[in-house]
Amino acid sequence: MAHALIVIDMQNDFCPGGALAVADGDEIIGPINAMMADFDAVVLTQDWHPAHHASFADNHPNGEAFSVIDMPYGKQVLWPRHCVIGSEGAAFHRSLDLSRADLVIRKGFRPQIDSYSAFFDNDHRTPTGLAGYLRERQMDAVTFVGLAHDFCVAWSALDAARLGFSVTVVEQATRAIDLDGSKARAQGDMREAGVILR
Ligand code: VGL
Ligand code: ZN
Repeated sequence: MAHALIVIDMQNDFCPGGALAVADGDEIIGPINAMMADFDAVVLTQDWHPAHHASFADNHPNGEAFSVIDMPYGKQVLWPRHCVIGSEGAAFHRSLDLSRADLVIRKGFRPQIDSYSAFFDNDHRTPTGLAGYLRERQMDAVTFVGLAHDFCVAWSALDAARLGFSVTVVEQATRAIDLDGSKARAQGDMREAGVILR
């Protein structure tokens, strides 16, 4: 059974000092680097938004960061501008070991739709290609680490479970944004979907 490690969004903007900093987000980099050698494949994801992306609060008149709006594909949290294509904030944290990454998946580059999951845009339909990549490489188990636990990690893990992969999240190698109880909700949803939380 081949097993892939999928490292979600370990980028400057999600680390302390970044535009959408997750508390202590940089503390998990060492543990993640140490895990990489134990897997058959390592995939990194990179949140990658055009400047006019619809998830940015400042692209909406009176848009308030961390408020929720309705988009054609469902509810969307408005975020502070982050991970703009080519910016320093979108770059991987300099301590992350890039030498073992087999694949980098970029997501969130379509202006009118966000993409939390590594597998699909937030319409749950538009694929990133990751599922095909993993299947073609015969990876049937996937382990998720990275940022943020309650958004991109959880949405990726839930999609992976729906797609039939055997899924683990190593919680100590994640950190959460925790917006209105989103961390506890994500844990409940993941457990219910059969995701192993370690
Ligand atoms: C993320 C909010 C917006 C994440 C990305 O990586 O969890 N959260 N974009
Ligand atoms: Zn984003």
